[in-house]
Amino acid sequence: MSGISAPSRSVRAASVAPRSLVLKGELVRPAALTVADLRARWGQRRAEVVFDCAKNGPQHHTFEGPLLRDVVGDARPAFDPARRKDRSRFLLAVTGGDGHRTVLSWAEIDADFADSPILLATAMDGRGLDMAGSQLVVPSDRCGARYISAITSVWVGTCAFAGL
Ligand SMILES: Nc1nc2c(c(=O)[nH]1)N[C@H]1C(S)=C(S)[C@@H](COP(=O)(O)O)O[C@H]1N2
Ligand SMILES: [Mo]
Repeated sequence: MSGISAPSRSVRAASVAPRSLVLKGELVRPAALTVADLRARWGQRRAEVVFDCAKNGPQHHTFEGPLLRDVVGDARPAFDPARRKDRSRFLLAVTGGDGHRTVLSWAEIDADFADSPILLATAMDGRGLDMAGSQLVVPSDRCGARYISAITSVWVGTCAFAGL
């Protein structure tokens, strides 16, 4: 077929190297991880989800990837892992390639609290996200706004402003 123009320079640049995300903040072991790392180093879950988008209506997707809790847990958040109250002080902020950012509480993903199976996707609808970057999967959300795509960073920490 003709009529398909060459990719722009920015599209080409974005597709030559796998995108990685950084785990940062109040962590004992901050890390940079590619989608291949997320696939190789943690057990993969599968989630069939439907979420509503204000612009496009309901979206159906199948995602695979590790639990956010497992990945961030291995980076060792600076809490006492044996103390639920200590863990409950922590937040996560997930940022996408376009700067869109959302927040979660540690308690959402903690097995002793909401135990939500939130994933860092390595594949969507059977296709690897190696070049696009990982996507946050929040199966319990009715709306798609927290399904952050092309994740560049996950910040973990406590909020100095809470309660001020
Ligand atoms: N990086 C990034 N991720 C994002 C958004 C965004 O603007 N930037 N929009 C969110 C919203 S509002 C929705 S509904 C879903 C849309 O997912 P889809 O494009 O796969 O349907 O992506 C979410 N993830
Ligand atoms: Mo949306």
